[in-house]
Amino acid sequence: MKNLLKLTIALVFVFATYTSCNNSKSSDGKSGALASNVAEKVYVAPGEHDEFYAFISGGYSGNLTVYGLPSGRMFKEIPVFSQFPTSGYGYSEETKPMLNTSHGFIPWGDSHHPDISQTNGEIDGRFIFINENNTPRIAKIDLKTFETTEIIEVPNSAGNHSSSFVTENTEYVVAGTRFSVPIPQRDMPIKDYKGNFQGALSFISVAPETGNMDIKFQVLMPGFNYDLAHPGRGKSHGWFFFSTYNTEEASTLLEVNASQNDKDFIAAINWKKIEEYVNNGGGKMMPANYAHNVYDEGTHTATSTMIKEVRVVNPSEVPGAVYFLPTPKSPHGCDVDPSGEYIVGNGKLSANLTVHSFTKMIDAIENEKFAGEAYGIPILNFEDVLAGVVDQAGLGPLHTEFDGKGNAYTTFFISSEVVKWKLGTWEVLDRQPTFYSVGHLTIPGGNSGKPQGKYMFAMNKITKDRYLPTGPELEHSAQLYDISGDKMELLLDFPTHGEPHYAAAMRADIIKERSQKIYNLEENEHPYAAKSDDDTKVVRKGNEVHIYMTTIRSHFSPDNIEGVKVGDKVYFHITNLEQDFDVPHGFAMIGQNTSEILIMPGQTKTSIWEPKQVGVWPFYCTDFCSALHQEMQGYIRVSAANANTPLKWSLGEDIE
Ligand code: RUQ
Ligand code: CUA
Repeated sequence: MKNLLKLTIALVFVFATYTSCNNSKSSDGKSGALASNVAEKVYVAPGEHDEFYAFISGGYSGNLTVYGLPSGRMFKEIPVFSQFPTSGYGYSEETKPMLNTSHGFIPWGDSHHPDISQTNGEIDGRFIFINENNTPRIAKIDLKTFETTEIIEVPNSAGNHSSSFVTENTEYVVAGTRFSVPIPQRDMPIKDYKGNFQGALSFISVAPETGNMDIKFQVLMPGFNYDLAHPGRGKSHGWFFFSTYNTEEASTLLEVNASQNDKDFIAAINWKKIEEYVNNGGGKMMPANYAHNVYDEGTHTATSTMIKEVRVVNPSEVPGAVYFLPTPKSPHGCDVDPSGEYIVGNGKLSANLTVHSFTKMIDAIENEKFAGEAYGIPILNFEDVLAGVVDQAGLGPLHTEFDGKGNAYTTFFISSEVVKWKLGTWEVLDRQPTFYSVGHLTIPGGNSGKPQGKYMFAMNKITKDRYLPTGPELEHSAQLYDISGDKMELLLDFPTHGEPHYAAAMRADIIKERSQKIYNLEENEHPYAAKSDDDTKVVRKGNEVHIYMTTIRSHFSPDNIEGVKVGDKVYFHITNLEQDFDVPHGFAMIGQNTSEILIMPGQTKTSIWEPKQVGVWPFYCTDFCSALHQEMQGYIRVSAANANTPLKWSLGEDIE
């Protein structure tokens, strides 16, 4: 306790020093003639494209937003874990199953760390994965269509935070639990946490061709908090590293009780070894219940399957697979440099950065030099695995990225800055203030063997005065730096949506070339598709009315429908017949209590309407699609529940 107090006082003191140092600079970093020079660096002329894509997590928005760099322009919000009325994701019948979980339909999520798929340690731009923290899930977004195509729930997990990070050939996307829980879940006193709760680290395999996800195994670790993770690469490929805190295993007042130990751990997991063990039948299947939701591009429809068991592995069954590396003090980020040699642990409550050496770790393991053990897992000696320390670099270190030129960049939350330092010599080379309280930072190609160290952007937790005020609620803010020279140069502020935790970024050309423009109508296998005006019809099944409808500039077919009754459940199955890039049609029906839907060229989507009142009710296209968009409308006659108005439909003629 005393030490903690001392540390806090020290932190506050140094913080004061840093802030005053920050304040001595002009708050926008540049002024006068220099400002226009900086503006040129982020200027993307009208009609030109940005050089990089940035995929920024939406945090409590549950989604993923797409930006261009260096302009900072936002291109798209991709709905992932949250319903999204803008496109109808999570509202349309086809996409509702994407949000199914073992807790039922969950319309919201908390997304944290996106990571792009890799081949041979290089980012390949095929898929991007992102974790949901609250109801543990991992999603996959196809970067051909920028649509969420798969979501898998993670059982035995709670606060899925040390996720979703991808190994060098996308063998696995890894998901670690932040909160340890009873496994299996059961009714027990909370005070019996210690020694009884466990932390599951899940290795989700990704099929090389299709990208299909499957939980291959879960490693059941001691009941610590597993905060962040990164894969080994190059020489350390086959290992995975997780930062831990609360090795005290406290269940209450963690701000004090989980800060007692001078050192927590980075857990090193040899997943290749465990994979081999599992491939030979090792581990055991345990009962579970988790959703696996897959979107089929042929039928334009998602299905949700409940999976009933999961393979778990106890580390003690696989000797030599799991080790603990002592790391000061409640580390947050756990980052591996492009060569795979250095593992950076950022102790939130430490002023120093600790860097471990993979080579030294292997030596220590081979020489069996252990400092002890925790729950049967060997603890290595701090000094034996230490590569170096970046001394007094700043306050409250969180995350580190690398530029591929031997430099590392670490964010410091408390002193609100990014610090550039050199791998190997551990000397601080530069520091730049951030506005304010930076969390993550991203360098394009960050989590890979080949970062593209031209730009870095910092994602700040506090915005305050950076933009025009918008009442008490402000969007978060990112800041773009040029890191091509010796010193970092602040270029641009841009607002981000939700709370950006991590972001993944990469060169745009690879994604751009593969980007899909339309869905081929001929390949549409949706069971309710109408592929031409001749296929349109209205079918009654009891009180369900199925309307097979088409859209093309600038009409719906049919556009007059009679014979619908109060109490019916009306399904609009709408196929967009367009085969031109960027010609969606929308659909909205008065009194509909879901959302509008936006239908892409060649796609079929379904929206439900339950009319409550007799009358003649209009529907219309919600997307300004053509000069005659305002003419794109129709009527439905709704009769009383006991009426016998015959079911009829038409386009271009009166219903007789
Ligand atoms: S966290 S600000 Cu959700 Cu990645 Cu560190
Ligand atoms: Cu179709 Cu507006």
